[in-house]
Amino acid sequence: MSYIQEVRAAVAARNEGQPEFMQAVDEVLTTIKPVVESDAVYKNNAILERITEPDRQIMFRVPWTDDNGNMRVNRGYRVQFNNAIGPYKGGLRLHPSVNLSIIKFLGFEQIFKNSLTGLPIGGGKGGSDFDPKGKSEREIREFCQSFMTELSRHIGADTDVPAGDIGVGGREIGYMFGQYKRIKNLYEGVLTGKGLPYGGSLARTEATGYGLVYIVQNMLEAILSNGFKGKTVAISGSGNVAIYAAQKATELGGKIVTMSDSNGWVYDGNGINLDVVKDIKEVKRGRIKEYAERVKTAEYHDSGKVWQVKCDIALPCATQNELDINDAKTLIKNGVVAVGEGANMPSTTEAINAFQAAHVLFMPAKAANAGGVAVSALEMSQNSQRLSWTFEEVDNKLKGIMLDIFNKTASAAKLYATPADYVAGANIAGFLKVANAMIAQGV
Ligand code: NDP
Ligand code: 2IT
Repeated sequence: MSYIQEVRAAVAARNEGQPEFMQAVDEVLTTIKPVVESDAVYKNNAILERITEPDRQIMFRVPWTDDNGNMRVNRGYRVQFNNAIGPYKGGLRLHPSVNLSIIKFLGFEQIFKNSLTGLPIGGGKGGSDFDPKGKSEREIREFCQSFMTELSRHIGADTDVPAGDIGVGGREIGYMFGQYKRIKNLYEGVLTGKGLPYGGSLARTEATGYGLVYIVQNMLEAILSNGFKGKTVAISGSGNVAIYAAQKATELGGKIVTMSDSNGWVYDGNGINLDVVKDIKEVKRGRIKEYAERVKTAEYHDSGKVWQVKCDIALPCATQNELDINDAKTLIKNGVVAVGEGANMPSTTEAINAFQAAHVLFMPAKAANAGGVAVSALEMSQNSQRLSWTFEEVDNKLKGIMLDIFNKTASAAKLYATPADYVAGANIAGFLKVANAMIAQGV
């Protein structure tokens, strides 16, 4: 058995029942093969054994009371995966599907994504199986406070800096920051995605979606000498990433024709009216179905997926494994030219293989959605300096970072794999920096 096969078997044996984690590990191990096999230094330093095992995995009880006075209990998680190049950094997800496998896949991918940004941030992820849907403002606040009461023991501005993810936006970060400050009596940049009056960074809200569109634009310009202008774009999701991807893609001349949530999806041949989506999702916390009630040119579907719509560019921005082999085949048949992953691991392995075999330009999540965590790292810098930069300053830095990620990914693909294999390119470029830091640090 090769070194990679041995490690793969050992990781599978000790992480039974964690399919999402194994999916993420398999993808990385398969694609970094040319690098790992070209130099015995990785094997001699047990880098693969070490990089697939989190530094620590924290699981805790989160008790809270609902509006009827009942005591409720959820499970909280923080997986501190790797801090070779900086403090643990990564989001918190609140969704009923959250379990250790999901948090570990997210934390594992975060190591390589954060490395790609070129900024000094390690990898971690956390969250809870708490379902924020239908909860009152008071219930959300109490849950966030209870969650932070335990989490505060494990994090800090130079230790571990959480942020948002599914179900966690500015409101939740605000409640958590308030509780952290109260418990620790410390005013420090311990969370990112904070509100602007208390240390948040301009452009963090927009960063993931904008970054996704910037890097897809970089890819289109480099390979096809064109961009979003005149393209039909299918987007899934209607949360933070989807909304700001739609905004930037529209600004660059694309037409967004779909958005979705966990109940269904809308098609608007006239181009999605984002003011309506923002009002439904950001202000009223409603369902995407209401879009079709308010916009006459739109139709609502409660079955099927956005991927059945003919488009040039597909941007999955909802959740893991939302785009499978059948969706990939449909998109390819309909002439899709580029796919950019806004969500984490939204395409199944088979779907990725199908896109690559059909020569569809495919930009994987670790590169494509790194703009969010990159601006989080810029928020950390501003907090350390006790300064705030302008929107333009942050947005320009984000553009530079996304171009740099594209170049690094494309160069690594060319050097070690095939030129258009950005999956391999992103994994290899992300891996090398972390692995070399781990070797240098000896532990
Ligand atoms: P939000 O909570 O703002 O939005 C999530 C969107 O995805 C909602 O429309 C939600 O629908 C939908 N969704 C979530 N889970 C499911 C599911 N199981 N099935 C179908 N639809 C679902 O989250 P974000 O926009 O922040 O995150 C979206 C993706 O982007 C995630 O994969 C996240 O990990 C990733 N990401 C986020 C970053 C950030 O900065 N926020 C950075 C990098 C990646 P509904 O409301 O019905 O649940
Ligand atoms: O998946 C991700 O990169 C995020 N949810 C953002 C993490 C962060 O620390 O900003």
